[in-house]
Amino acid sequence: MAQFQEVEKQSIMHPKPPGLTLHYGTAGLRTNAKHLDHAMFRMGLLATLRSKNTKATIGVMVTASHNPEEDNGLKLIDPMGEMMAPAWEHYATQLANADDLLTVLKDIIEKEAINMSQEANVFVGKDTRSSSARLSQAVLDGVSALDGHSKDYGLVTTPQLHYMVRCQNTKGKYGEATLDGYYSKLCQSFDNLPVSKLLSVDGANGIGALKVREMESHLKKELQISLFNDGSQGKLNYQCGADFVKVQQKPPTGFKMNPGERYCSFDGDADRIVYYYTDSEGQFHLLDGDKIATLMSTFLKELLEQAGLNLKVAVVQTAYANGSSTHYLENTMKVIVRCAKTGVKHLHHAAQEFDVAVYFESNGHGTVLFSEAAEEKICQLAEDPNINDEKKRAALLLQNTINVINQTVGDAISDMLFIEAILAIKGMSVQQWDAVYADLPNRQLKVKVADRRAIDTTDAERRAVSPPGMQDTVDSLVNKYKQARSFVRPSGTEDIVRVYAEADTQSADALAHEVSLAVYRLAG
Ligand code: NG1
Ligand code: ZN
Repeated sequence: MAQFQEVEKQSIMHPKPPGLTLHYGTAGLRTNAKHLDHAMFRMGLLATLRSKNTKATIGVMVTASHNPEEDNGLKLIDPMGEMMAPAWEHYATQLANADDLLTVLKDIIEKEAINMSQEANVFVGKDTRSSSARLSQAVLDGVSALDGHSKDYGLVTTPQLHYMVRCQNTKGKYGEATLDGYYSKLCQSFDNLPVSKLLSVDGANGIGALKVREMESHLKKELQISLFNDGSQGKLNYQCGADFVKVQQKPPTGFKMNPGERYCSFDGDADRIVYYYTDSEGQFHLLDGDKIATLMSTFLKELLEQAGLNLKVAVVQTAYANGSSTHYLENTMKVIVRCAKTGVKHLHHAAQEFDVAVYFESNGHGTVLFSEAAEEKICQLAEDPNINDEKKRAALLLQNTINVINQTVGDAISDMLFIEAILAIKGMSVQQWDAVYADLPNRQLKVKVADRRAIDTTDAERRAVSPPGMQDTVDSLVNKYKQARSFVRPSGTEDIVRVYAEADTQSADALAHEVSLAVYRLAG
């Protein structure tokens, strides 16, 4: 077939380095940009097959998110704007590593019974890394080698590309598949909500900074954003950005913090956000994904009650959620709490079961999902002329909230607008938000072992089933501390085992250390 000849011809221009093995993991493909050209070309092929298979537009985002500037990677986006179905991740790994590309390609076509004469459409976007232009061209080459149509959106945030894909496949029902459409959807609804002023944003020297600037011109209302780490000087993600702030538990470099003021940091592709401030004693306070989920779910639950709508609000977290947040949500807010495995695709999937579900990883990646039925009920109520003023106000706020939120994936820009609106509507300062509950002191450590897969887990990664004796040891160590919890799991993105511990005091550090030693002894 002519298509396969073309693939063969083009693939010579994108040779696979010998001996290199890549893995399509929790966050797609990711490694040093030097090694990725062949994988990008091949993922262009795979996206084209996926498009033929689903008869819909597929997205390919070239980014390595919060990784260093030297790295790059790719995330594949399925028709409704969600991450690619796990069943296809296996094909991605196989194709990226194939020595005989055509055989693997034909194998996938056969297994999935793909009609090769079906039209294919692929949307491509990229972040600001210096390698992204060349690598996204390799993706476009892969799409054209299989006769697919592509649209290159150029520089966009990851969530913007997710949005484009969903708009395209829902024929405009979700919005218009352009950057103007994205800003209009978010900003028009945001303009209908009250807003507090002056927020400082750390753009991680990446795409989020460019896009915040672009968004500002679409806002009628003035949200005074003071943007730092905007990419004009500093290096991407270097000592700045959401991951740096969360992991180091300290402010980014590149500016001076004024006590009491509100700050937030995006990550390198603007799908994560964390907030923070320093108090009058100079103490740093982090408001991470757990605090954000609490703020959003409380706000939505209150509005639904005011609107008289009987819709259940759930929060989906991972095992890394601070125990205080889970306790507060379950016992004080009385919302349903679910724990999913690490990785946004797991949280997104679990959230789809509820009327209204807020999902967040502690690191600041998350969003809110509304079921179709819930959206319909809210919109009907907002248009009902026979309801009292309190209900009307609540229904209208909910309706505007739905449009400010990017439901396809965690989106730093959209989350930021929603959080700013909540704080303004509730007349809440960042300190009051922080005081809703106090985080339990906690510590995360990494342990290097020969084979991290020696550790296997169950119960949403909260308990180890192997190696033998691992869980019993963790349990007996945890019992020595008050309000303590600890678990171990192999990372899906690094060759290490992660250890998490929390306790009533910073003795959580000692617990994490003891558990790390046990991991080393039993699995090392
Ligand atoms: P791993 O390496 O599997 O722990 C990390 C993050 C995840 C997720 C992915 C993808 C933690 C503890 N883990 O996964 O939450 O964001 O990277 O970026 O933060
Ligand atoms: Zn990211």
